[in-house]
Amino acid sequence: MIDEMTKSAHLIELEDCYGAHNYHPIPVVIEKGEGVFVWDVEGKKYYDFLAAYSAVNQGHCHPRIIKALTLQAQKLTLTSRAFYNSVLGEYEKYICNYFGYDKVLPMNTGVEGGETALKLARRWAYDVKGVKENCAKMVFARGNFWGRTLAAISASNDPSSFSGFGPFLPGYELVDYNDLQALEEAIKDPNTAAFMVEPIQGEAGVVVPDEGYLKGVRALCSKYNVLFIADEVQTGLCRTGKMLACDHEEVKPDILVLGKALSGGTIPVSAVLCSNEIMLTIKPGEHGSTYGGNPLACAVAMEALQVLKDEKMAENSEHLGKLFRQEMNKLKQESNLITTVRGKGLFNAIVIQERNGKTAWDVCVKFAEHGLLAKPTHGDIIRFAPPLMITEVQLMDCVHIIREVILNFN
Ligand code: IF1
Repeated sequence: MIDEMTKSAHLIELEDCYGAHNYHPIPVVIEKGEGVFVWDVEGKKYYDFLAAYSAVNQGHCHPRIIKALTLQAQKLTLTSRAFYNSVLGEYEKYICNYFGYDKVLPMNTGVEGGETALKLARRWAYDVKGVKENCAKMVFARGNFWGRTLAAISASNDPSSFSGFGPFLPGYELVDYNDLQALEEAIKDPNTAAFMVEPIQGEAGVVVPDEGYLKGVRALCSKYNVLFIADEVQTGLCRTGKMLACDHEEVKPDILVLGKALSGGTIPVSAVLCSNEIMLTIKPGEHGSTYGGNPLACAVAMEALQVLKDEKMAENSEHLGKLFRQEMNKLKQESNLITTVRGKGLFNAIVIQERNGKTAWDVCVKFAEHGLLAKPTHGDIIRFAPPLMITEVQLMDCVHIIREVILNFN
């Protein structure tokens, strides 16, 4: 049976038969990754232009990160937080100094980071700001995406995220993204604990706010004693051309949420950083997780962060991102298939005009046939987010593939 099918088809059939149908992947079965490249089970090579939604900023299987993972994995992987371990303190000092915060609360997935930030904000509202118990309000921007838990989808205005999963968490209010007037209206309410926002909205399709928006958020949150929570799970760690997307406007959030590339795409590692005043509102036994702060995650995260700096990935992202958008805007002039080009650093997207019933999905299938992997979001948007160690030659190779597909698409 298998030799009648390609290996890919067989493996796709296995997932279809035994796996939940909670995804609709591009039909490529990846077996190996190295740097900007991945190979499918038939040995076909691709540029990975998604980088696991910015979890592989350092490139697939970065040798220094894999070495850190392997060395620690042969020594000690998990103790739980019932005991201390020999790596966590070093990691906590390292990451707090790296980003300039008093303390870090280590978790695993990005959404756990978001949940942790919300619990800290509510607790701070009650214990420090003086909001009446169970009256704290959390404000989010329409178009937000910060994960799949019930707390996260309670903040969503995208039916594909929340419909059929109610009832939802109370105490939430949504405002339009990039609208400082609406934000001020919402957070002047003295019960407001925090405003959690992505500096650039990822799932919404790489939506970049106006210059000055983040500075405005910072000023308004300070004015009304509301915590500014930056969800940098996708935009952080050099993706947008700076270490943090907030650095483009030189604003410092009260709570910083990191994930994805914090482990260089090896194991789930997330982190929430903030001041002593906020962090110490949570007392022993009031929050945590089995794997949060495990020695393996700590060893990997320190190396993943150091690699970003040593290999100047923010600078590369900034420089090549400008080149990429120049090339996409040139292509936009040559083809009416592309209606919009937007992004910052190597975090970019194009919006595709449907043609003869064909959508961004069909374009991405063609990209795959030409050796480049990308995935659409919201039907007509294609996100381009390669690993940040991509070279100019490799980037231009990808531009040529994108041009080839777009100019010959019908
Ligand atoms: C999926 C999307 C991206 C995130 C931001 C927190 C999280 C995410 C800004 C939660 C996660 C992932 C989730 C993953 C695909 C991917 C995604 F398409 F779903 F929306 F990147 F845009 N904050 N995003 O983007 O982190 O718990 O997943 O570690 O659910 O399919 P997580």
